[in-house]
Amino acid sequence: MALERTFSIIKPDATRRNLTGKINAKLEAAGLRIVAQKRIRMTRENAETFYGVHKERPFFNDLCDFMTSGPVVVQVLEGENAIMKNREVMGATNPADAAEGTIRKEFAENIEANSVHGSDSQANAAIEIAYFFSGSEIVG
Ligand code: RTP
Ligand code: MG
Repeated sequence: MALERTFSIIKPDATRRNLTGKINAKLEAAGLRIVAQKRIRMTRENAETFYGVHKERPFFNDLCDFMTSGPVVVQVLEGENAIMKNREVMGATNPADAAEGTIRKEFAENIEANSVHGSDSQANAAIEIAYFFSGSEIVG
C-alpha cells in the first residue's frame, strides 16, 4: 500500500503538561513517522479557519478560545494508512469513550481539551497540511 500523510496537532492541554514527547512516542510506536513538526501559537484567525466546519456548533467559540490558549505542535505524519491509523491511536473524541491504550484515554482532560487532533479524510489532510506547512518543510 502507498504511503499516506495526515495532519496532526498536539493541543494546548498537552503542551502545557509537557506531554509532547510521550504523545510522539505513541505515534511512532503505531508506525507513524513525523515528517514535519513545529511548535506555534495559533492565532484566532488560524483557529476559526481551521475549525470552520464547526462554526455553527455551540462549542465553536470555546474551542477557538482553547486552541489559542497556549502553544500547539503541528505535525505531518506519514505511514501506511496514516489517516485511519492516527485516528485509531488518538481514540474517541470524548476520552470517556476512548479505548484503552489510546492517546486520549491516557492523556485527554475532557471532550474539548482532548490532547490531539487528526485529519479525518484524505481531502481534509491535504487542506490542513497545506494550511500550516510549505512543501520544503516536509521531509519524508
Ligand atoms: P479533531 O477534529 O480535533 O481531531 O477531533 P475529532 O475529529 O475527534 O472531533 P470533532 O467532532 O471534529 O471536534 C473537533 C474538536 O472540538 C472539540 N469539541 N468540543 N464541547 C464539545 O462538546 C466538543 N465537541 C468537540 C474537541 O476538541 C474536538 O476534538
Ligand atoms: Mg475532527
